[in-house]
Amino acid sequence: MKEGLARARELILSHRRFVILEHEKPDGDCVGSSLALALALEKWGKQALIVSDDPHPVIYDFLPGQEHFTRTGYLGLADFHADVAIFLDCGEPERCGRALPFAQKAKYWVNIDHHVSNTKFGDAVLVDPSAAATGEILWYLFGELGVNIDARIAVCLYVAVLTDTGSFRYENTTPRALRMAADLIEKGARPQEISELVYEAKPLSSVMLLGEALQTLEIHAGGKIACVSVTREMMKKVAATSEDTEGIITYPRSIQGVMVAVQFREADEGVHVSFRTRRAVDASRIAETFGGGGHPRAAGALIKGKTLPEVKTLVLEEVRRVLEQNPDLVVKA
Ligand SMILES: [Mn+2]
Repeated sequence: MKEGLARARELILSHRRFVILEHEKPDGDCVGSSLALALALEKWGKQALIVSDDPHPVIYDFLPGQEHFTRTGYLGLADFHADVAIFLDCGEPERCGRALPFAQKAKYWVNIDHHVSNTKFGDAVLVDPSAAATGEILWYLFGELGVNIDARIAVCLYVAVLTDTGSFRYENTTPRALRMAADLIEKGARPQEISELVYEAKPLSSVMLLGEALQTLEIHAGGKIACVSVTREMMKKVAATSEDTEGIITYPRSIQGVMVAVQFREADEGVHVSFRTRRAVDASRIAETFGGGGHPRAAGALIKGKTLPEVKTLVLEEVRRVLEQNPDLVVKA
């Protein structure tokens, strides 16, 4: 981190035009981090543009700094220029999907992330898997670089840490994450207002979709595995967007005794599989078996060329195998 920090500082101070990259289907950490970074760069008189192929989820529309955000479709690659590309929350460059060509036009790459599976790519590497969120690394970076965190930046960073810790419930809720939250509240973030905007303003279609998905709930391996499926037909029935699938997996995971929750989602590009695990089960390892990745307790993969039932059989087989091989699981909860 120290080396990456020095290099990042040098690259940021000596250049003017920045492009910020997020992963596909950006989440609260991605959106909050990229907006906070764009606002910080703006304070330095730098030009900052966040480029993503996907839109930001509408629930984050209240965050400041959106004027720095553009989708790839609205931007010509030919006359696009940037000196430095900053990747946020991306374990590898390809995670930014179709925004990658815009990064490739920049001379230098800065990699800021907290995924264990990060490949440490780029010219400046600020990767810390012990950070609760990518936003936490930015908070640290801003402190080191002497950025004055104003209320606008504070709100963005607060959303990053709030969402990636599942409202300060997951095991990444460290003293540092809570100190960061406290600092951001002192700087103007309002917790009650923010959680209402993020968690209590759901589109009706998302609750309807949850109802559909829960009908598919299955329990396997003597109660250790719970899975749900979201089909294209369900999505159509309730006029759901892919954003509406967020959070469904927390329901199978919340069942007593469940060690691994799995969600299957049919999409044009293949079947998206999400994993949420407890204690000794490494979700990112399971996801890696299927060409995906993520965190120890939350990970995912995209499986192409197979139907949802085929993927389900394959994945449940692997999860069962992992559970059987894991002696730690006999330890009582
Ligand atoms: Mn994250």
